[in-house]
Amino acid sequence: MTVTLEKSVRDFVSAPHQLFIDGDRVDSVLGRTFATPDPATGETLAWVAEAGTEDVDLAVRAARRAFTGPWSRMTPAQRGHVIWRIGDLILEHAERLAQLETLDNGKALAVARAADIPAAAALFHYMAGWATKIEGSTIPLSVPGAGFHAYTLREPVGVVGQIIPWNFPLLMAAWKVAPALATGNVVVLKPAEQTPLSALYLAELIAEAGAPDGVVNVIPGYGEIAGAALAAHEDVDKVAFTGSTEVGKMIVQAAAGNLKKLTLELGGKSPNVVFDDADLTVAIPAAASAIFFNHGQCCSAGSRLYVQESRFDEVVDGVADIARHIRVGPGMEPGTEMGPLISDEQLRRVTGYLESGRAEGAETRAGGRRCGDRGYFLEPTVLTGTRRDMKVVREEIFGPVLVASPFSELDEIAAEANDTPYGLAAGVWTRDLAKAQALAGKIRAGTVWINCYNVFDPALPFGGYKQSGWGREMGHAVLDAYTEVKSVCVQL
Ligand code: TXE
Repeated sequence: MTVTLEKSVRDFVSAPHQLFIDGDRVDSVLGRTFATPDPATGETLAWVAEAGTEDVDLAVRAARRAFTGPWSRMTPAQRGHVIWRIGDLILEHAERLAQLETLDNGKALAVARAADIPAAAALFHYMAGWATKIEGSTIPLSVPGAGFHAYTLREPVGVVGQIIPWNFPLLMAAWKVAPALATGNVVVLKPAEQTPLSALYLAELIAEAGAPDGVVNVIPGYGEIAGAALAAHEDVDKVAFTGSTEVGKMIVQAAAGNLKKLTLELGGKSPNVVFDDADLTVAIPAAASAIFFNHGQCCSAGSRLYVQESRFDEVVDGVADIARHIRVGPGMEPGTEMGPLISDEQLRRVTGYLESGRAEGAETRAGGRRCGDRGYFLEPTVLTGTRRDMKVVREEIFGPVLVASPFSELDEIAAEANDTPYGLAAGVWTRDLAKAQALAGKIRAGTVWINCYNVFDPALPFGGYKQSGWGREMGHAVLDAYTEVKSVCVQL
């Protein structure tokens, strides 16, 4: 039995999906469309207009007009009000958005309801407050002679291109759009080709909330076409990207043309370290959830589990047992805990890693196989007997696949945890907070969770060291990424 779709969701899904440019729904200039599949069946869910370079150009022009026009004429309080209202509208439309997200992305409806949608609303509500608090400072000068009055202003960067992935489609849109608007910027948002629907729905809510035409434009399309055009566009002032490290590097090159500002939130291979004195009743389910939440399709997934030797078997057996009992099924089915992977391509990528792990000698302690032959379902998997040089240990798998290894000492595990090109997140489990702090200090990652994992809050900055990215999202740290500092110096 599946959840009955709301009629408005059915109507929305079956309607033609156009681009959203300058406050209008429009076809793409070349009239192209692409299919977004339902990952639970592999069948086409909806057809969506596909943005090409001409459409990117139209969207950027609309955004520029809004930037120099109505958006900049609104007061910070008025802009804050619009942003707050977007958060309210997301909550008013929460059930529809959750169903849409589940259909398009595959995640369990309970997860979309409890996590994605409320977190997206919370981000808009948090950022709404910042709109009236983008302040500069007064600066005392030491220049001899006449007196000076010097101060700084924080001004919006301008037209921001935002390119987002498919793992949390609405939430990633919120992470990008909300801070951009709070700081007075305008947006051209390219959702992932796998999951364009909730961003298009959000565009309607943003208009309803009172954002002038052109302030947020949403242009679904392929990365190598629309995404690349946005990243290279001469009139885009900044690009904010979340996705693979590989594409992140391409964006850096594309952005070099006009040296646009960049923030990048990229891949991860995050270590989750359990010491022998940890409370295992909490650490074991948390270690399972750290990797299996959202099917492992989380940049912050705790995909490398390290357990101190004396408790290794106990922890791994516990996590493997949880893995075997996770209910995998269509996201719309009540009771489903884990839905399908996003796409056939992702399923092949992840099963390819499983084959490589087996070929290199890893032992499968749970899962390891595709479920059925319809849709993109995979069993939650736990691998042991791995070595540091194996692909499954070194590379981001982005699926429900955990590699677990034992360790003996803190210094040893600090070095092993850092033995990765990534530096997004880490977990530490121990009753000894001094030991936890010592390891947290040694780990080169943007977030360290102690006795918890995957805790996100709009006020807590998130982002990567090393090849996990540039800049921070959320918190007031994100405001730096969306503003330019102007120094004004007045001789009195
Ligand atoms: O990512 P891509 P994919 C990682 C994860 C996953 C792998 C591949 O390891 O297995 O990436 O996933 C757009 N110019 N992450 O292929 O291609 C694309 O349209 C401009 C980690 O889906 O990076 C989409 O909107 N844009 C991750 C976005 O980039 C381009 C989330 C992400 O797609 C482009 C997703 C180009 N040349 C995947 N090529 C995370 N950090 O959370 C693609 N895009």
